Amino acid sequence: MKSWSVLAALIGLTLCSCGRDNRPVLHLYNWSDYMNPEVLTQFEQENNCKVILDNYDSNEAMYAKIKAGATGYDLIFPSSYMVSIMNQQGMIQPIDHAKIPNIKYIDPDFLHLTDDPEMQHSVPYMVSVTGLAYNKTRVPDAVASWDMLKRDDLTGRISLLDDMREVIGAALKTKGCSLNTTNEQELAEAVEIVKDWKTRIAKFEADEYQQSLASEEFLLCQGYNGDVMQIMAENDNIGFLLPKEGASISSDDMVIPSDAKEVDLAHKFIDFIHRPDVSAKNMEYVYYYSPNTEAVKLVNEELRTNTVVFLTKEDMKRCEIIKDLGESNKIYAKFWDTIKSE
Ligand code: N2P
Repeated sequence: MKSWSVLAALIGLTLCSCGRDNRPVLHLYNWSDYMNPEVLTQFEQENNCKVILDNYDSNEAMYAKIKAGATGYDLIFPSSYMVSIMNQQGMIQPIDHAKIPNIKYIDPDFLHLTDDPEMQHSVPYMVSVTGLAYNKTRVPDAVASWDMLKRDDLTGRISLLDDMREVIGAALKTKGCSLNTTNEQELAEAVEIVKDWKTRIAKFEADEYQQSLASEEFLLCQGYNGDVMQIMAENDNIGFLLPKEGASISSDDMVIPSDAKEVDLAHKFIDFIHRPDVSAKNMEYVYYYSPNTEAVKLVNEELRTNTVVFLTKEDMKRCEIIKDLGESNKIYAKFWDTIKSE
């Protein structure tokens, strides 16, 4: 063989051996800041696979992307009301319990938060509640009320989630209404409240409010307990309040899309994430509560006694789960459009 062909053969071999990664790939689509990256690496190592994680910041954004034809995801983490919508539309597939021995650790007391208590097509991941984050030094007189959003002195330093059910839901709570109401009069009144709040906010923001709180650009933010706790863990000047009028609680659940390619690996991931040691490690990083009976015993003392993450019974009583409202979902979408466009 001539020397140039030996060289070409060698280059070819090198390209083949270095450039090809035959490991299966698990594609996850989850909320941002909702997974411990070490846990993902551990899953890759234990299962000789690769994990690719994409993020979204609201159920509606995720749903719109999938509806618009985004394919290739093996596991998605919608809130229960969105699980219900996706299930009715044939977008997700049944869960095979035989492949998830750790499903036995799911706390039955939390399954009522889901729309799928038998876990036929979803398995709970984490539980979140939505409240107000604030800067303790700059807003020392903050109180646990959605009426904080009426404070003119905070104009331009407030953010609301970019999420129709969360924002309209909070306004409904200030009127003493259910955040699942389908009464158009109640909704119209809530929309007026949101429009008034909107005059004071810097933006609707669900992804970067943590940084804006930490940098003191924002002094008051509607936010998820774990997201805020992630900042509080490093910054004593940030606090979290669960409004006295009531708040939303969500069970965010794992579902396998109908067109998933790595169905077995997706089941393995669900099983892995509910292995008590893994679940505890994940909770300690994201500061959200996972309804796993063994894992909650393993988390460190500091987290177990943290009432922002492990809500008291009293706080739980003030929370209402967001429900799928069937045809009435469209009314919320219509009102949300008017809020955003005005
Ligand atoms: C993570 C937000 C998860 C809570 N950033 C959504 N229910």
